[in-house]
Amino acid sequence: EFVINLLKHPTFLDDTYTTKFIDTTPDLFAFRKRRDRATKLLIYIADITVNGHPETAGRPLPPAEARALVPPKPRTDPARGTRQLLEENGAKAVADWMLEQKRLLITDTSMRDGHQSLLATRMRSIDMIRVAPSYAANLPGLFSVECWGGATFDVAYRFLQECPWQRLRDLRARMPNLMTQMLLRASNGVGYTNYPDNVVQEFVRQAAKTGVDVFRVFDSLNWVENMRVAMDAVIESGKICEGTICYTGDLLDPTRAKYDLNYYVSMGRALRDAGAHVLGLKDMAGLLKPASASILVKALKDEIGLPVHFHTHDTGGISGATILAASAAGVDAVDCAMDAFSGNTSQPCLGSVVEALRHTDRDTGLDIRAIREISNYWEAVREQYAAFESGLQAPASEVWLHEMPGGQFTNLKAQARSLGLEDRWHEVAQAYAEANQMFGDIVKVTPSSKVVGDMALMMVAQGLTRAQVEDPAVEVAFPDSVVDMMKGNLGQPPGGWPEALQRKVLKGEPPLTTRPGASMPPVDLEAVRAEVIDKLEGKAIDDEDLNGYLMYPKVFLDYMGRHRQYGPVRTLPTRTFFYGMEPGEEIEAEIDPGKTLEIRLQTVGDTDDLGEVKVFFELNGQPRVIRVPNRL
Ligand code: BTN
Ligand code: 3PY
Ligand code: ZN
Repeated sequence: EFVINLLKHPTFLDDTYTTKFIDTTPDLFAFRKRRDRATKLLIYIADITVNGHPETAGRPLPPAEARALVPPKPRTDPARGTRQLLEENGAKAVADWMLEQKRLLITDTSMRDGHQSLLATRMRSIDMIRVAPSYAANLPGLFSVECWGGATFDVAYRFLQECPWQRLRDLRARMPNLMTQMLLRASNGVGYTNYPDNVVQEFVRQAAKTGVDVFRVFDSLNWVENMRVAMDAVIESGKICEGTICYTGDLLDPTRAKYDLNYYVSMGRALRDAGAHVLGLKDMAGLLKPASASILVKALKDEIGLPVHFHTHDTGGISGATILAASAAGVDAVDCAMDAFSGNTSQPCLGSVVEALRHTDRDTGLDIRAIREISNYWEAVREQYAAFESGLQAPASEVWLHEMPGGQFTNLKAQARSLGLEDRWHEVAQAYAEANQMFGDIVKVTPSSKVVGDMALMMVAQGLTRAQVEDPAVEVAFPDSVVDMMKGNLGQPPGGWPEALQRKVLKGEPPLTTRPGASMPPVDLEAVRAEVIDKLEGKAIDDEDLNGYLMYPKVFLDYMGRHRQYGPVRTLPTRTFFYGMEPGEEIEAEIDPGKTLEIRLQTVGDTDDLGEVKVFFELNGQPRVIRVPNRL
């Protein structure tokens, strides 16, 4: 085993090996801890089988009879798609091409916003990667596949124990003709707070390199000033910069004049002038109504000159009508989720939009049979994630009261549940609306939406009214996120923060009014890399890992620690990952291309005097016994 450790050691492979190497590299001698990947996986399976997975305990189970997760057969070799256009002619050419299309272009969001909004972002890479070749071969006419960014980045590391970069690389390779798309929170990267400029730049550079083609860049307060660093980095990378307006309020309501037509058109112009190739219109809560969509889309099309890409959510149940209104008003592209991942807090139903426009001048040209087949696959996938379903049964017009983003709705509900406030949900919704007004009626989207949510939960939990929160005489311990936002650390909303509330929250401390990134010193990337290598006891890390650490230091290190212990759990079937195995069950795990483990669980023994359980496996036909503690 010593020899094997040595031969595989990165320093040895690098050819920088000297005799000193053996003296200075203690990990060569950590024999007992060095297990092969198959053993690590068996330990994981044994542990989950005996103790359960912390995330699925007490939650609804998938159906006992698992449906086969067979993706539709790729019908032909992938035809040329938007990806070739981008690679051969560049981002501007893609934008020009969009303007020339009569058909309505469609982005499929199932692999990002679809499961972020319906299943708390818990979809695992293996379920996406399996169907990716079917997308490439059977739906080459899609505009793009949104499959990265937003909350998927940290959830992958934090809860799914997998590397988000590897997901991107694998999807990229399997959809060579389709543009991949990500959601980027501008200076907040894929995190919840502003990062130094060079961290944002480095992240964009790496995402472009690993495989993102379209970057939808938005700011959680619609502050264009705070979007430039990210937008410039995207433009620099040669990829498509979709500079994005977040929609809030009600265009037709004269009492909410802050977000009127002029506001959106001005922002659209500013994004165009900042270099956007495409103008994104992001209705993260699903507030845009059909009549307003007709007016807004027409104005943006007439005044800006860029292709417009519209994104909405079906929380209120009428987003299909809004899509059709936007289509009639000339919108160039829209986001939909594949049928089985659509509706409610997710995007409108892709197949239904395709059907609705068939034989009209905006016919999408997409193959409805291919859509149905892929949706049938997604339906079977969704069953595996029963533990993460929200239980939302019906559309809710209440969305126009609280204005919560679709991606936050189920999350906040879960937070409310954990605080014992679930049966007071409608009070939370009301408090959310009041917190929004208190902050000056702001755009609510990650991370500003989280701040409003934190405030709302606190108001309900402590029985505080808006008047009390605003009253200088009433002592209030504001949530940290509120203090941070009032300090100016997320940036500035249109018209600035309400001064009286800001004074109360900051207790006299002066707020920042400039761009947070402008006063953050650049991070010394190589110094950070050295620090991470040190924390990982000498393990080399690549640029993707470094970018993971820069976004989420603790989450990344925890992931690496578990990876060392449990190995490539991303290769396990989803049911196994969340529930372990049944006696007699057999699974496969492809741990390298072409290298597949056959794992059979024979029996689970009793708990011994030491509180340990023996789990009997066959690994590629050979008996293996794993002992794990019984922690139940
Ligand atoms: C997570 O931390 O949420 C998922 C990673 C897996 C944690 C492992 S699963 C086996 C063992 N049992 C636990 O409760 N935690 C670890
Ligand atoms: C995210 O930032 O994750 C979102 O989905 C915002 O809508
Ligand atoms: Zn969304």
